[in-house]
Amino acid sequence: MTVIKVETKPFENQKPGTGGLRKQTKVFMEPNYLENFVQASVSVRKNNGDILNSWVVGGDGRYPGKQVLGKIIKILVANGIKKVLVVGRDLIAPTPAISNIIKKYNTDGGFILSASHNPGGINGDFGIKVEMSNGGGAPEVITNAIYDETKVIKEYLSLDISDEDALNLPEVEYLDPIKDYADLMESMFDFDAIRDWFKAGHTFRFNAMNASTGPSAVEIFVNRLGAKREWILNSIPMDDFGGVHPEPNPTYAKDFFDDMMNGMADFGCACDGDGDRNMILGNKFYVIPSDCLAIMTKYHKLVPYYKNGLSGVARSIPTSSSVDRVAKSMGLDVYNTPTGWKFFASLLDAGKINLCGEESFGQGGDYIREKDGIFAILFWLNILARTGKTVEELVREMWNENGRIFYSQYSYEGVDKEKATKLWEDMKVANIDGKKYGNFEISKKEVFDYTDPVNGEVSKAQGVQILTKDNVRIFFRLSGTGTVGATIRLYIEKYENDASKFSLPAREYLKDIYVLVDEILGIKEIFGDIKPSAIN
Ligand code: G16
Repeated sequence: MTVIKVETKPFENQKPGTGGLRKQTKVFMEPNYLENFVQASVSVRKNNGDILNSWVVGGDGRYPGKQVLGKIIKILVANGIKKVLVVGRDLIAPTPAISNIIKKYNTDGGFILSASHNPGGINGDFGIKVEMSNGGGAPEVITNAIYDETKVIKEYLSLDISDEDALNLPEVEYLDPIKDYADLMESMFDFDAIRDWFKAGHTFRFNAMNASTGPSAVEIFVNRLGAKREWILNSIPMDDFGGVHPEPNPTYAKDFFDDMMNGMADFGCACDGDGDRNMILGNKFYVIPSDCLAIMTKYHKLVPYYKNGLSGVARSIPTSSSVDRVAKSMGLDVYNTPTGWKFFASLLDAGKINLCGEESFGQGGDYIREKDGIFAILFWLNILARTGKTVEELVREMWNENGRIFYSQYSYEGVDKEKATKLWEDMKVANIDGKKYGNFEISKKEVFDYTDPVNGEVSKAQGVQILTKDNVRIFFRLSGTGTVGATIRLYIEKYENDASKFSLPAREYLKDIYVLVDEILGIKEIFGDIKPSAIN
């Protein structure tokens, strides 16, 4: 076996987004597209002075992960990596389980082959997340350097053996994709209480959306906790997710959402393609992710892992400020970071926070460096079991104590990229302070720049925030995970303390404000009569 140098040419479009490099599967299948990015990632880590001895490769089972594994192994071994740990022979494991393995086995980093919640298959999307030795996504300094490297790359290293033979190299070890993770979850939560909750006759549904969490869900909820097997829906992973858009929200998991709104079970939940996102539903009751984080914070001491309390919590800036109210009432520090789980890593590493979450259907904690759908679901089961309350009771109690933050996220997916970029550039410089729109007066418009409180790294222009005189907060940014055109994300929140309004649907409560935001941004003017493709 000899190390060979393979000549290649740079691709111009390999800039990693919010969670790694994501493109249409067909783009990833262009000759050398994947190889260039893999080599660039390894080169940057080496140039950074990191000694790379061991590397983890995992994935959410989407096509063509299994088919490209041999190519990746050859590049890793040719670059001197002595141990390649592959999570699952079929390369099917949730992102949090892979993150756990990177950290638990003290490896030097890893690749997660996933495009997360994006559709899969030959006509869907594929992606690679570059993970650091802490089991979290690479920070911007590294992803920017990888991007620079992809623009000049001329060759990559490989081996003169077939992709198939690479799968059996002595450097390669295959790990169980479920056991370590299930053991970790069992060590953190009150499994006895949850078992009793199921035994008492409470009903449950978990929707794996034909993606990576099915096998772990069966092991944890059925084998270890006593839930019924038939409560785990769509639990057989498929490499194209059976054509489903595996994004657990009311838009893309609509049938499941409707079933829960019709009272299918006491507690319902779903995870996305790679298992780091989740949706939480009660019996005829939807909990928005921002309120989820607030509830988890409020009841954290019921979870054995957190029984000694939290040092602080964090949310991404577009997430509603619901958690801020709860945390402040408990004397906890709250940090607001840009969108992207990687921004939580330094706060978690420094012990400043132990729990964090985002509006994009994700929560997680300090035990790994990725968000974690099953963790959030177990957290809720733990709270339900220990309080004896329903999902709806828990949320309404919190609103009654703190007021309700009405919140909605509006997405315009796949719009014209040039126009969206112009809108973004215009909004960054727009001077609208003091301007009136209908009954609303803008008090302040600002571009959100972030300075990491631990390492001082500055990330500029992470979104535009608009505040009005009567406490409306609007946030606007372009998505970093889409693969076609551009996706505009708009987030609106308003605090309400009149309890007689708490039962209104958020969309209805915010509808007048939404019309004005549309006007402030000039969306109709620019794009014509378009409507959001997803409102969550
Ligand atoms: C990724 C990041 C999340 C982030 C989300 C935002 O999620 O890991 O931290 O909140 O993207 O997506 P967008 O840029 O489209 O608003 P995931 O689950 O796709 O890896």
